[in-house]
Amino acid sequence: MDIIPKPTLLTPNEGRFDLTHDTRIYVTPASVEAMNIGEYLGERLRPATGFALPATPTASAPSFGHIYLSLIDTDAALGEEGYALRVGAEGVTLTAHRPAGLFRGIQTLRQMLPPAIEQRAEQPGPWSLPGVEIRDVPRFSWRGAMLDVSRHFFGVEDVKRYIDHLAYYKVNRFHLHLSDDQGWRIEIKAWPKLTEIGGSTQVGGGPGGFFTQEQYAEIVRYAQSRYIVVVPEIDMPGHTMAALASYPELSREGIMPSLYTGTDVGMSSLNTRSNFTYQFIEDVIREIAELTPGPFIHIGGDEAYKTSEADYVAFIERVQGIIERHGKIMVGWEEIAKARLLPQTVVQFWRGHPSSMALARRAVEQGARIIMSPASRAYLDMKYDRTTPLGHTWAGFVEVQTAYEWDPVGMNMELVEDNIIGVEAPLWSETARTLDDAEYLAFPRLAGINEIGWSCAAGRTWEEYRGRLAAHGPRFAMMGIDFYRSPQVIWPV
Ligand code: TNX
Repeated sequence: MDIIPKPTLLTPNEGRFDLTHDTRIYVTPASVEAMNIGEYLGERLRPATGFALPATPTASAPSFGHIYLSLIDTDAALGEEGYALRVGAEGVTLTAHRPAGLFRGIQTLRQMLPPAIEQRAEQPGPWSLPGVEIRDVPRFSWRGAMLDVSRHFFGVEDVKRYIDHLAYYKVNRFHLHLSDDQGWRIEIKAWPKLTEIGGSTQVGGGPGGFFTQEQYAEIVRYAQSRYIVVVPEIDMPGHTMAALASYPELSREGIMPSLYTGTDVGMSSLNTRSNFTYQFIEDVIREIAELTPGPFIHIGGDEAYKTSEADYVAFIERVQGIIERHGKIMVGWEEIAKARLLPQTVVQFWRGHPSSMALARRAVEQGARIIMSPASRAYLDMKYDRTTPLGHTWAGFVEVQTAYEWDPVGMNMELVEDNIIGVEAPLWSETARTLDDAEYLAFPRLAGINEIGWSCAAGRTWEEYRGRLAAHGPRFAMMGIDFYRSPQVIWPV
């Protein structure tokens, strides 16, 4: 069974279960939330099978021949996202302690069906599930993916499609990089020029775009329905040219900022010594916090080359206070560890330099936890090899094996498992103009990075993984994903 991420425990069973015209999806309890998950499973399976697969509330286990989703009488050891799955001739039983666990288990079920299940038009079948007993609990609580909608803008429909891809691999954090030098992408009512001016272009000079607050809320709800927490990022004090061009008063005196459509980094900074700047940040954080039910707000903090170290540290500490006052947890790129951090703060490791490792240690000493996104492994915008038409090379080529064969603990950093909250795969969009480009960079690497976040380190090997990954080639194809056919993997024809 070619499930990605690899389940914690999997024992093949005798027999198999066939979906038929008569199969129902029984759900207990009959809560709105549990029924929605049953309905979601039905939606995934109906187009290709042509079966009705009604989600049906029930008080007890159904008789022979159905799918049974149960949130009742399950063990707490499954936690927030774990699930247990049993498939046999008598039917399918998926149990979880919490709704998110049922949702994750459904992704496993989908991956056990033939790839054609992902077609949107009716297929001949048959729709057999192999007999199995699975018990599956994630290793890390943060399994993230980041999409940069600033360098090139991606609209709501594109973002939803990306979220659906993430859900399939059990991702639970969607980090949206909403502002950078080349574009401000989220409406802020108190500062309308941010999107009017700052949202009006992108890398290469295209039309840019932005999310209205309603659209952002729609993305958040969509992600929520997939048990994915949106982590919005407003990058500061650097990476702010679009904001500065919209409100030049945010800049330091004597600088007249203008819109930027190139791809250099590190040339902009908010005026970190002016109260006007903190009023601006206060308003932005307030509006975003109100729109964001998740606990995290990412403030970037990377590559602030135009800010002195002393100013930078004072700035990060002050912003951290603003975030805390709005009831949120601050997340920032590794540079923020230069500042005094609150213990709940989360630090995202990215460059992989010796100095990054020192910063990670400094963060941990302050009680903070680390998201591992080492660029040379986890950056989806690095080229696969020298022939890749898109992407960067500054962190090296990242072939599929390179993206898979590492562990978040033991990158030579003296960090232990508890210091690490999880992993994340960022996709910067300087070279990705369309979602198709983004998908080519993300697939198949994204699948492997999420296996690192979900599955036990023990027993994970590239040789075994690449066999499972090969079986996902036809799945990508059925989903219309134009993926990179790495020569390291023997793809079925
Ligand atoms: C560095 S990664 C950046 C981004 C770029 C990326 C390109 C990080 C925190 N900063 O601004 O888009 O490199 O790979």
